[in-house]
Amino acid sequence: RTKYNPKEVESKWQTQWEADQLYHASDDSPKPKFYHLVMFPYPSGDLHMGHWYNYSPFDAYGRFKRMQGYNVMQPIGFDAFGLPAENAAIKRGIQARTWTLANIENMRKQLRAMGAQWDWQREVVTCLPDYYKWTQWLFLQFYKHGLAYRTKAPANWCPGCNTTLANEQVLADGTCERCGSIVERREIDQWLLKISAYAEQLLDFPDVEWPEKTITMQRNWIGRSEGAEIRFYTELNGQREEIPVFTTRPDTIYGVTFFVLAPEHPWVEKLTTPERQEEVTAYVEQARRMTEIERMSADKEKSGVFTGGYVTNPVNGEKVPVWIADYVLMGYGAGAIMGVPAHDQRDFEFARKFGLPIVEVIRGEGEESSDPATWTEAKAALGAMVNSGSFDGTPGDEGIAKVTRFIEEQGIGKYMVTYRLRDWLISRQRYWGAPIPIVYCPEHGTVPVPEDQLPVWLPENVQFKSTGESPLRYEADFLNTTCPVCGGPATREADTMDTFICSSWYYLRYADPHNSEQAWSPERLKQWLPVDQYVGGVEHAILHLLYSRFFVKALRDMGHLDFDEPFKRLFHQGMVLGSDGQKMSKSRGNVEAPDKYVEKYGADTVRCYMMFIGPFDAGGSFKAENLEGIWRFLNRVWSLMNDAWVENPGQEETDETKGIERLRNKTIKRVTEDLSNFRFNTALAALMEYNNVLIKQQNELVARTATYQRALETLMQLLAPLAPHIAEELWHLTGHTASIHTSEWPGYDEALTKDETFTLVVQVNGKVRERIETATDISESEIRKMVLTNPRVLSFIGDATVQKVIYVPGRLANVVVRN
Ligand code: ANZ
Repeated sequence: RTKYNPKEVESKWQTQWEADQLYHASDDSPKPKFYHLVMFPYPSGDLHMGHWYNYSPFDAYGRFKRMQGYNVMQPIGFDAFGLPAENAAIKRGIQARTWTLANIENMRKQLRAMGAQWDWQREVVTCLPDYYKWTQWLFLQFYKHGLAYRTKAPANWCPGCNTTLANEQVLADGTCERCGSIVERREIDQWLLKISAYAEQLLDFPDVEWPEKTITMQRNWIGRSEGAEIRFYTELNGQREEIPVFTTRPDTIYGVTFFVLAPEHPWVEKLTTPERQEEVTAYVEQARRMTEIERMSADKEKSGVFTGGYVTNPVNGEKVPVWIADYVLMGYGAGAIMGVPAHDQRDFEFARKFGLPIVEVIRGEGEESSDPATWTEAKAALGAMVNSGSFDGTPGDEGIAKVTRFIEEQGIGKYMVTYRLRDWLISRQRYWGAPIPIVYCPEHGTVPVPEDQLPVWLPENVQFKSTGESPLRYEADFLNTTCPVCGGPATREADTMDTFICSSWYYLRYADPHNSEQAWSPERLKQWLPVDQYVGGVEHAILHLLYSRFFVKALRDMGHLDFDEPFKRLFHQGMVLGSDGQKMSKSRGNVEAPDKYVEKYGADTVRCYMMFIGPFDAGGSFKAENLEGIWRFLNRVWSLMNDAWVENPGQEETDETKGIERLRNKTIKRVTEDLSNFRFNTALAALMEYNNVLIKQQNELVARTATYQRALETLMQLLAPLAPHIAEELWHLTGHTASIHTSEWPGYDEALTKDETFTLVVQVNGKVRERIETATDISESEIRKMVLTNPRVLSFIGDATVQKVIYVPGRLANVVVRN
C-alpha cells in the first residue's frame, strides 16, 4: 500500500480539476442555482490565517451544496484599489498597479493551494479598467438620478493619511481606523451619495436570514428618531425670523430655559451681539478642530458661550437666551436645540455649568414636586406634564402627541422623523481608486463624462506630492480635457472614489464578469442574484453591508435590477486567534503563517484543522501542535481505504452488518445536519467516530460484505467537502472514474438512524393490556421500571399487590399480581 503523500495528491488534483473546469458554474445548467459568496480579499500579498479560517469551512459548505445537487457559483476576486498600494508606491517607488498585480498573482497561487472550488473564470479585479469602467458607469447612474451630488462638506480629515475619511472609518475615540491619527474636520468640495434617501427602507430587512445582532447594528447606525420640528422665532431688523429645532420630546416645551445653536449654524453670525463677538468666534474656531465623536462624548465636560441674542418659545411666548455649544451638531436634526435642562441630561449639565434656570415640566406617577436645585441629574423618563399651562396633567405618550398636534394647528412646527445616517462621502484625495467621471467646464459647469467615453483611465504612473490633494491634480495629461458639451478646454475631477463603492457591486459583476457592453445583463442577474449565502467578517456589519444594500435598492428603483436585498443569508465567521488566545498581531509576535503548515501537512489537514478549532462563528486559537490530530485522522482514513477496500465483496450479510448500516445512516444524518447548520467541527467529530468503528471491523469477515464497503464509500463522500483532495484520490483508488465532487450526497433512511427497537407486549396476569415500543438493548430492570410506571398497566393492577414481573427478552413482560 502507498503512503499518504498530500503534496503529490493535492497538486495532482488541483491541476486536474482546473483542466476539467470542474468548479466553473455554468450559465446553462438545469440544476437549481446556489450563489455562494465570501467577502473578497484585499490583495495585501499574502493569504493569512484569517483567510484560511474563513475560506475553509466556507468552501466545505459550497462543496456540500454542490453534492446536494445545486449549480453552485462560488466566485473569487480582489478588492484591489485602496491606500496600501499607494503607500507602497510612495515608500518604495514601485507602481501601485505593479505592486497590486504582483500581490494578486501570489494570492492566486495561495488560493489555488487551498483546493477550494473557486470559479476562476468569474474572477473580478476592481482596479482593472474592465471593472472600474462600470464602477464609473454606476456613479453616473446615481448622478443621473439625483443620488450623487457635490457640495462643500465638513469632512473627516486624517492628517496621517492625508485624506478624507468616511464617518465609518473614524473610530469611536476619534482616531483614524488605519493609522490612529486624531481625525480633524475640514470643509472641502466633495462628492456624496444620497444614502439618506434610503434611510427608511434600509431599516427594513425583508426576507433575509441575517444575524439579529447585525440587523440591530445597522438599525442603530441609521438611527431613526421620531419627534417634531418646532420653530422658535426672533425679530431681526423688524422682520420675524424663524429658527427650527428638532426634538423627540415636544411634551417638554414649557421647560425650555435656553436655546443652543451648533457652532457652525448660519444663525450664529446674525444673533451674536457685538460685545460677544470675540468670544463666540474663538469658540467656533475651537469647535471646528474637534471631531463629531469627541463633541458627542458623554463624559466630556460641557462647554459653550452666550451669543448675546434671544429667541422666543412659540408655545408660551417666553424669551430664552441663545448659546452656542459643541454638543449640538450641525449635521443632525436642525443643528439647533431647545434646552430643557430638567429632562435632558446634556442640557442639565449645561445649565448647571452656566447657572441657567431649571424648570420641572414632567413628573412621574406618584412623585412629589421637588426643587430642581436639589437634583443630581435630569429626569429623562416620560411622565405627566406639569407647569405646562393648559396641558397640565396630560400623561406620558399622550403629551408628545398632543403638543405635536397643537404646534401643527398653530403652524409653528410639525411632526418629524430624523435619521442619524448621513450621506456617504465618496471623494478621496487619492490616486489609487476609480476616477470620478466628471468634467468641470468654465462654460457648462459640472458635466458628467458621456457613458460611451468610459472608462476615464487612471494613469499608471503619477508623481506623489504631499499636498493633501489627489496626485491626479498634477497630472496634466489626465487633468486637462475638453468639455463633453462644447468641446472647449475643461478639467477633470481629480479625486477618486472610496473603494467601498467598488465592493458595493462586485457580487453583481460576478454574475456576468466578461460583459463588455454592460455592467451586467439582466438575464444573468436574474439567473444568479440575490446571493444565497454570504460569509464574511462582522467588522463589515455596517460599512460594506449597508452600502451594498443601498446600491441594490437604488439600482432597483432606477430599473437596473429587480430584487430588494443583495444577500439572502448572512453568516459571520469568528476570529482565529494566536496560540495564546489573543488576536494575532505583529506587535504580540503571535502571528502564524499558514503556508508552512500547508507545506508540511497539506491543505486538507490545514482545512480540516481550521474547521475543528471550534464553532465557526465563535472562532478560537490556532495551536500548531493540534494539527497532528487531524493529520493522524486523515492518515487513518487513508490506511483504512487502502487496506479494507475490496473490489467484489462476496461475504454474506449477517446481523452485524445491520449495525453497520445503521451507523452509516446515523452518520450521514449527523454530518448532513451539521454542515447545513455550519457546524463543521461536530461534522468532523462524527466522521472521526465513524472512521474508528470502521477501522475496528476492518479485519473481520463483516468487512468483506457489500454493506461495509458501502460504508467506506460513504466515508469518502462525507469527507469530500472538508478534505477534497484526499477524498478524490481515494475515490479514484477505489475504482471510481468521475470526480467525487460531482457525486450525489448520500441520503439516509430516517428509520435507520434510530436505535433498534421492538414492541414489548405487556400482560397483567396473562392478559395482554399494553404494547410499548422500546430499545432492543434495554435491561431487565429497566423493563420492570417502565412497565410498573406505565399508566395503562397501573390501571389494570389497581390496588392489587405486584408479586413478580416475568420478562421474556425481546418479546413480553407479564406482571403477576394478587389481590
Ligand atoms: C428637547 C428635549 C427634551 C430633548 C428632553 C430630549 C429630552 P435622538 O433621540 O438621538 O434623536 N438634539 C436634537 N438635535 C440635536 C443636535 N443637532 N445635536 C445634539 N443634540 C440634538 O435625540 C434627539 C434629541 O437630541 C432632541 O430632543 C434634542 O434634545 C437633541 F427632555 O429636545 B431634545
